[in-house]
Amino acid sequence: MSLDQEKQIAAKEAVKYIKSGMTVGLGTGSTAAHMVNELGKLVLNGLKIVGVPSSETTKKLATEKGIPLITLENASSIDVYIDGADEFDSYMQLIKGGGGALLREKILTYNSDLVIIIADSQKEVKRLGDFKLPVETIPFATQKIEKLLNKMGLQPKLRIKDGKNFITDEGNFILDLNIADITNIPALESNLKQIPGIVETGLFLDMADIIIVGKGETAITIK
Ligand code: ABF
Repeated sequence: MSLDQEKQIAAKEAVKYIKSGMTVGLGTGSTAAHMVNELGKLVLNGLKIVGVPSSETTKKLATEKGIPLITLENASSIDVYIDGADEFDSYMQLIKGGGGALLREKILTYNSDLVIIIADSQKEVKRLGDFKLPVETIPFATQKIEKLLNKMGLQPKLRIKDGKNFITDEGNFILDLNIADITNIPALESNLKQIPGIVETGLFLDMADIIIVGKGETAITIK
């Protein structure tokens, strides 16, 4: 099975949690994009979608499948949030933000009643850190933060896209950190969040209720 087929298998399993009338939060990335097709196949009424506004995935769902896209402000609650991840470990801790949308994804995750992460088998790791940790910083403070994170041995790299600084939905920068040598991840999250100018990190700790992994031809559900 290809990784893309594993993503689709995971998405098919995730869709079983969606019921008529639900408000469904959708993240970004190629795995979440499979939800567009799977949700579109549902013969459920009253579904509403809350997405990461810049995400093509959610816009496509609204236009192609006629499922209304509502804003977070207009959602009285989000019943289920479904999104991908860059890495997850055996404690269900995640690294997200490879696509640069970690801030809005973390906001949707935090405001959802049930959080389902869907992934292919390559996303499962023994220890977080093969994937560089994205951290969102305000431009005003980024250079000073970079210097501080270098002193902390985190080897920050300013994310560049098409030869220019990558700019997030909120107009911020992303620094990608090497956390391979970090043993205490919760302490790292706490230390980073105390640095003025760091808006959010891609560490999603104790936020996933269910992880569904496509492995070969089956979907493994981790709770
Ligand atoms: C979003 O999509 C991001 O949080 C994460 O970085 C990325 C994963 O992309 P893919 O599903 O394409 O591997 O979930």
